[in-house]
Amino acid sequence: MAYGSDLSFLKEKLATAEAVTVLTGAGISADSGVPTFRGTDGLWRTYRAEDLATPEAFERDPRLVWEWYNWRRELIATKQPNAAHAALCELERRRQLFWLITQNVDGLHRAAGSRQLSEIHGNIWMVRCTRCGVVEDNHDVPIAIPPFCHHCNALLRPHIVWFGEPLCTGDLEQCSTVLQRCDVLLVIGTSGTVYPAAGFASIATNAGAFVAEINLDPTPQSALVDMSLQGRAKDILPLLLEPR
Ligand code: BV8
Ligand code: ZN
Repeated sequence: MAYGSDLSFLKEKLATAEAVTVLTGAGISADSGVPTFRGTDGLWRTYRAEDLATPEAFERDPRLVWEWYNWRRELIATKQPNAAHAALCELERRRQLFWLITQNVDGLHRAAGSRQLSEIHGNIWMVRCTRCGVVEDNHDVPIAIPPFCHHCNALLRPHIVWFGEPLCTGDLEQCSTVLQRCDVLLVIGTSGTVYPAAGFASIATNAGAFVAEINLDPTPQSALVDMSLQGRAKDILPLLLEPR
């Protein structure tokens, strides 16, 4: 599938950029078989976000929320990073000033080898104690439902940012730094509906960056960005790395 002059223009921009920042959403993992949130097979379609990804829901019914996360953990455990995740690792290797901001909690960027990375909505493979706050890796599949802290015996929760919860300040500061400094921002596989991430493209634009969106469909941000490449992330990203 040819993307015409846009692709070569973006390759040129990337090749000459000193600092590159990338923002990804569920669409980059769709090619690994991880359902997105709002697509036709969307996760939220089967479940209402309000019922599950909120502190109130966990307060009301921790077992139900853990059933949902356990179902997602079991699904994601069978998935591998795809060519889009690998392409971003290569982009990271190629330059000093690179940073990846992901909204995804599936851990696939980390599994692919990305290290200059902020998982701003948390990570489904980490749990946090509701009392002593200890955060630990947990890859049990299935996980005990509900799991309890082996330090203080209190209930464990997913180490994930739910709706209505603030993002971690360290992550927000890092996002602000890398959005203000970048020459190019790539916005990949996100519907641009969840804040504060949905506001990141305009921060970069206002700081003078060239912003390119890569998405299967047009999104509310398409009108605001400098370039919109329509297609699958796993097809487009490797093309951006090819020699000019
Ligand atoms: C906060 C963890 C404040 C859960 C998630 C009204 C107006 C504005 C804001 C609000 C409002 N009401 C409430 C808010 C705030 C709220 C919000 O933005 N709500 C939205 C829905 C309106 N935000 C929050 O609550 C945030 N916190 O604001 O705190 C605060 C401050 C101080 C003190 C207290 C509070 C917290 C937000 C984090 C929520 N947690 N995830 C979990 O995952 O279990 S968000 C959830 O949505 C996921 O993380 C997901 O990543 C994220 C965004 O979705 P996308 O990644 O974009 O995925 P989606 O399916 O939508 O789109 C996929 C895209 O990929 C599509 O465009 C599709 O075309 C494309 N695609 C598909 N296949 C491909 C592809 N593209 C390329 N290639 C392909 N192959
Ligand atoms: Zn504890």
